[in-house]
Amino acid sequence: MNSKNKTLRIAIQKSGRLSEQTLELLQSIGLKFNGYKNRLMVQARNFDVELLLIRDDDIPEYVQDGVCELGFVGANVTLERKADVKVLRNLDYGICRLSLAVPKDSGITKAEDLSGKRIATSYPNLTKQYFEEKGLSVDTVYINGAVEVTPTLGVADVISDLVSTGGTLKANGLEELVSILHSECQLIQTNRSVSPEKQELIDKFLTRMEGSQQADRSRYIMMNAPTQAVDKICEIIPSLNSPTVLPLADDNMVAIHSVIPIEEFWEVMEQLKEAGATGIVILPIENMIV
Ligand code: PRT
Ligand code: ZN
Repeated sequence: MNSKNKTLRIAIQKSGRLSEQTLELLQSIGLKFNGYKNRLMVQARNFDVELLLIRDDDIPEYVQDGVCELGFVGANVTLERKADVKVLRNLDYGICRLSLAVPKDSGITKAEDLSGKRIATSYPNLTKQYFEEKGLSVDTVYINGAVEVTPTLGVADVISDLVSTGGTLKANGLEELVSILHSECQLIQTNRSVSPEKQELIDKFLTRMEGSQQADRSRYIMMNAPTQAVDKICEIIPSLNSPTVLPLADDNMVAIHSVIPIEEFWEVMEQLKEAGATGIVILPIENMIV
């Protein structure tokens, strides 16, 4: 267990695909660190948080065992390790899928065709589980890295590996057969008990994260509109609160400001133009406390 009573300990990947975005996320919620490069542990300057920088494979266990209260790691790793942890947030980066891939022109068209085949993978548990659920028996060959070359080397017939763009499969003469797991980076929490002080820090941390995530999903919108179109425009804007309407030098016009969800941006924009809005400006939002 993490013996330091007050400091919240968070495990993140030291160096890899998740490191940069995780650090950016921590910085976006106001945490400041001095020189985290080449260090295993680093204390935040302005929050009672200590980062543990380790290999992603070790993160689920460290969190499970309570060495760290929180961790940022791909769902693929947590599920493969069968770690006993709570998933607090899906973070929408590090997105990939665990897929079965077969040599091009192999004639294999479905997972059922793989019965009795040798499958090279760094994810034997998730792969076996997939086939067990289908009532099929396969042989898994554990390979740590460069799984894509194993069919060419004759080490395996097919592979089960992470895919994001699909470029690596293609470059190795393989094609994706079926995706068996969607994965993204997640914030996980230990199921071990945490002190009230630490729970308070976790709650504070989550509130900040919520604000940052909500800001990422929202845009600040400003426009001018004829005064008589205000009611119609307020109906169109899917805002959290009622929009702000400000008078302009021209009595027949007003400025309208609001916050809208990013996914409704284009639809809303077209409707606003139809309703008479002009000079529509959209701005990113740094943070939001709702
Ligand atoms: O040193 P450490 O153990 O910490 O890092 P690592 O080398 O084990 O992991 P790393 O940094 O490569 O990946 C960390 C996490 O990023 C993974 O556990 C996933 O959650 C996530 N992620 C997202 C990916 C990918 N996308 C990804 N494309 N992890 C690996 N890949 C590899 C994949 O294994 C394959 O070799 O990229 C290749 C395929 O990419 P495409 O774009 O060609 O399809
Ligand atoms: Zn790893």
